[in-house]
Amino acid sequence: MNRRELMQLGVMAGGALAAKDVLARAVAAPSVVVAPGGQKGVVTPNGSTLPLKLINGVKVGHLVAHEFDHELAPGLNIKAWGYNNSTPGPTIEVTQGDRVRLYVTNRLPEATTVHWHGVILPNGMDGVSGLTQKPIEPGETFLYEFTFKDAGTFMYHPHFDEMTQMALGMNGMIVVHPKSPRGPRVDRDFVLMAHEWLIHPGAARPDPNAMADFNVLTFNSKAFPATAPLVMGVGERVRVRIGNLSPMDHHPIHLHGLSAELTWTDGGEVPSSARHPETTFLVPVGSVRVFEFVPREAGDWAMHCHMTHHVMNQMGHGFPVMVGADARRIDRRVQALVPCYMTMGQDGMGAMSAMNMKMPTNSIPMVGGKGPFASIDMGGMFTVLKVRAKPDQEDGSGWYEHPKGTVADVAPADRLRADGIDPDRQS
Ligand SMILES: [Cu+2]
Repeated sequence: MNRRELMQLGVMAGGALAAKDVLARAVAAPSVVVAPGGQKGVVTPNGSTLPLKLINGVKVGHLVAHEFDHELAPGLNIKAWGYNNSTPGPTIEVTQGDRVRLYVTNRLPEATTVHWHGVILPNGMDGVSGLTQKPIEPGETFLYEFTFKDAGTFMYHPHFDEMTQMALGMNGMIVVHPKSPRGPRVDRDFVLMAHEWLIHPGAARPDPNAMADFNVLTFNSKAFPATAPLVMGVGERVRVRIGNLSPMDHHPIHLHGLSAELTWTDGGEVPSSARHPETTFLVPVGSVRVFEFVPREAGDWAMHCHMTHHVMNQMGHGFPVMVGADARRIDRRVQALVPCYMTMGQDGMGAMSAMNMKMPTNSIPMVGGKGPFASIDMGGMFTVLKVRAKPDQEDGSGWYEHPKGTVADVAPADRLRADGIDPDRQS
């Protein structure tokens, strides 16, 4: 057994993020109308919107590509590459028909470009290094100028050394509000970028060579419990726009307590005749999926990738199968070397987040955020939709208060008897 395996066995899974007992707060400021037809501004949880200056009818913005320190979750800090100090970069929000001048300054150690993914624009503005433009060398500032002819949800990312630059966090979302919106107006509009990283325990630099062994999964470059919850009201119409610039994986994003409809992709609006109800939306790599719903039931509802390894944080990967194993002999032998050693996982991996175990520096446990009933056994690409009767009075930091008698709990003996259920007998 090498040192890495030892660490995986004994230390890896436990340790709910200690100082991290508070879920990240919702950043949602009350959004204001920004586009025709009463369309409200989008909210990028854990992120921001790019400031644009209006100069002679053109919206002018500036993206700076550079390296900076980024916290994926408390205890896990990386050297990220991104835009304007953030990964994903700030959301670019405009209205259909807007002309933009977007300056891109390169402060990376290598060349870059920006590709406006899904936007139909003059070919020379498409940002493909070598094919449609020269690479932006370190220190240079390029100008992209074009008109957003189509409404929709798009993305931006480099098209130079994509493997490295995207793996290190260079991505962002673009929202183009329609000039003449169809369909019901939405009350809340959220933007999320799905991403995945390989960060070796203790390392600060994401590994761009990963092909399959990603170990940190994020929404807007935050792993649960650092993902800010999405606060919304019962009966409100809510839109969620999810982009996926993960290097390799598609993400089936599942909604609890809701039925939703796909309304847009990065290719355009889905005709109403083609819409149908879903609870899980597959967001393939290099795609955007936009869905809308009206929550009926108040509560704290999970929204997460349904791939089980995508709701698991860094230290849960590369772990040997221990379920059902008798580890007493291993423990006695290893304890001669490591006195506090204890093998884990023989009874499954649940509740590991509740144990406070020592972790290697700059790493996060497999799962875990504090919940109102117990530690939440999920991590990674997981967030909470806080559906409230009075959403504007909530900052998202509190838990739903369940009406009496509406929480699953231990079955009372008299009820078991009355219903003829004997727990000791298989029926
Ligand atoms: Cu996933």
